[in-house]
Amino acid sequence: MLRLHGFSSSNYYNVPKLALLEKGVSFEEVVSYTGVGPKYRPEYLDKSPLGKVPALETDEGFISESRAILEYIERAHPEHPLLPESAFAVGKVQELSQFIELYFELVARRVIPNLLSGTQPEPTVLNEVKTGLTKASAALAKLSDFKHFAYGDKFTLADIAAILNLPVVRNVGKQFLGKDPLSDVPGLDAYCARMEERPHVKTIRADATADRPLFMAHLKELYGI
Ligand SMILES: N[C@@H](CCC(=O)N[C@@H](CS)C(=O)NCC(=O)O)C(=O)O
Repeated sequence: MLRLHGFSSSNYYNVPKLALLEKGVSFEEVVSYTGVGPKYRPEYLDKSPLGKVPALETDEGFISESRAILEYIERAHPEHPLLPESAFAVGKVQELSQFIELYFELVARRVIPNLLSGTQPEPTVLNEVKTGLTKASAALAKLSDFKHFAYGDKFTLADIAAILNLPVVRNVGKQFLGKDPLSDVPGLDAYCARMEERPHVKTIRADATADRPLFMAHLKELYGI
């Protein structure tokens, strides 16, 4: 049985979790929060070398990095594929997924510590975040019209990337930029509303809500925030 290590309020943890749920692959969840080091679960570094969440435990060993975990899941469990058939379409799904991670998630992530601790980001950082997110939001429409799914006519890894990472951008926008930078992307609001109706997405959201106070208590204990 696969064992997924991490916590349900982590967007990165939820990437393989949603993939496993959508594909109907059985797995167990093993709660492990961030901040691994001398004071907290040093042994987790053997599962994920930088102590990052998620890590997937397989019969053959551990895999860290959500992208690598998705690759493993897709190859080990080809049923209910989350990638299209044609090589070109696979490339487009991966292009969109990577675009969302690099130019939205990793940019917005710079001010997540401020979101969590209720502090104001440094003005220079905030300015860079604003510039990056505004540029990426304008470019997103070139990769998807969000009419049905993020790419093509089936649910894919690009939908998983969009559903799990774009809400972080919206939160950062509303909290620190005075505007959700994604609000002007054609079709995106209706697409997101449709995706939230998917049963497994509802599970992901409910689990994240339930985990949030536990994660915050963990942060308080470890860092005093
Ligand atoms: N590139 C990694 C990023 C994972 C990541 O940053 N996870 C966060 C939780 S959402 C984490 O573990 N942060 C703790 C840290 O960076 O030390 C992946 O795709 O799995």
